[in-house]
Amino acid sequence: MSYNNYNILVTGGAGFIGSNFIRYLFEKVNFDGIIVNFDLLTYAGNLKNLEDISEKYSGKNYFFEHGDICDKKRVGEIFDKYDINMVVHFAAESHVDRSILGPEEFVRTNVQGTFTLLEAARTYWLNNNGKSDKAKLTFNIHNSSLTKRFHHISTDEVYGSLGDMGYFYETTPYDPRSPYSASKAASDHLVRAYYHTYNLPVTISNCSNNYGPYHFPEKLIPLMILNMLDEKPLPVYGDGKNIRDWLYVEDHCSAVWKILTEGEVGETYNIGGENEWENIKLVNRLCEIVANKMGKDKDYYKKLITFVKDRPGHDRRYAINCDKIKNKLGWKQSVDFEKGLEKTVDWYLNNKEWVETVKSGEYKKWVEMNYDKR
Ligand code: NAD
Ligand code: TDX
Repeated sequence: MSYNNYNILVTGGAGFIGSNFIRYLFEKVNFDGIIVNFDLLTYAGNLKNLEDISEKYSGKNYFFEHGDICDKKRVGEIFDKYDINMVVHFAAESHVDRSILGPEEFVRTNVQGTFTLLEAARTYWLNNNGKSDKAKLTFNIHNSSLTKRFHHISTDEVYGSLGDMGYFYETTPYDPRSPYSASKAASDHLVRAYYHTYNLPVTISNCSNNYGPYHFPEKLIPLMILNMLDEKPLPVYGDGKNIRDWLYVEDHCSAVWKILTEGEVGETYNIGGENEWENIKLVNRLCEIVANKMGKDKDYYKKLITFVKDRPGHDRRYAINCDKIKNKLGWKQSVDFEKGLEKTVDWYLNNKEWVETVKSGEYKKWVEMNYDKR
């Protein structure tokens, strides 16, 4: 299968999931179209995440463009320059704790940024007074028809917090409770509004907690692994009994690719691991895995576990029902949690250079040297 008529704009491609998605396309899908990675390189964006991919594909199938999704002119230039026909929109401020300390950047990036991208797609793709003529959204290159597509990446956090029972379905009413989830909910609403109002060909996915390589060590799993290696305290919020549903990042990538290529326009798909863990149980298990790898006693790192003040408004439980994407698109998870955790710990142990550049802030040098030169 050739994808050489796909010109995909990946926003936030230098972040955790975006970089895994770009790697997934080149390494697992044999993608032969064009990927434009458009990223502002905030603290969370790191070109080291794609160094190998850039060496292999840069200037042929892969292009990095530095810029802000809120910058209308710059976004327009990118659509023009690469004749973008698909958008996979990962770029966001993504960390709940940061959104509690400083919500403004979340509203700017997640709401204003999504709006700017939607407007660009509307302007470049729809030319019937901003209302689509469906026939114009499909075009033929090399005898294969390709539909334009705006895929928006969202989170299960928009649905709020669950008690002991029940699941989030695609139909669950939105009930966001942190500035992060409220800004993601607002962006989801805008995406749906552009579908209903302008017939913009959109799809949305709401995914549960990802883990895996290149995860920025402010998030639970990589923070715990790196703190263990530095013998630092392992901060567990509140009573540690909050529950998250964990999915290996490559399984999220395969789901997004399925939706992009086979999903129905206007539809929302939940993506999840069907793998619920209490935080404290997960941290204990991680302690055992790291201890085993480091040749230590099974309980060696558990003494570092420290219960700390709870996150304000801490959602108690997330649990995704992902029957829709399984039944309609034939997607399923492929990485068992135990194996995924082992792979993740191994990755952090084997990628000391990445870890050191992230911890020292060394990876930010590219931004300092190039920011004004684009
Ligand atoms: P991340 O924080 O690791 O990466 C975000 C990327 O966006 C970074 O590369 C950053 O530089 C870039 N960015 C930020 N502001 C920008 C701007 N104004 N213009 C251009 N680029 C900008 O995030 P992640 O964990 O990879 O999450 C990616 C997406 O997936 C987000 O939309 C997030 O809401 C969603 N999501 C994440 C998870 C998860 O578990 N991490 C789960 C479900 C959904
Ligand atoms: O030090 C910590 N101690 C702790 O107990 C941290 C960083 C987290 N936690 C708890 C809070 C959560 O219950 O662990 C759980 C996971 O926390 P995070 O890794 O911060 O993730 P979460 O808040 O669940 O949000 C993540 O999943 C959904 C991503 O950051 C979001 O971008 C995504 O939308």
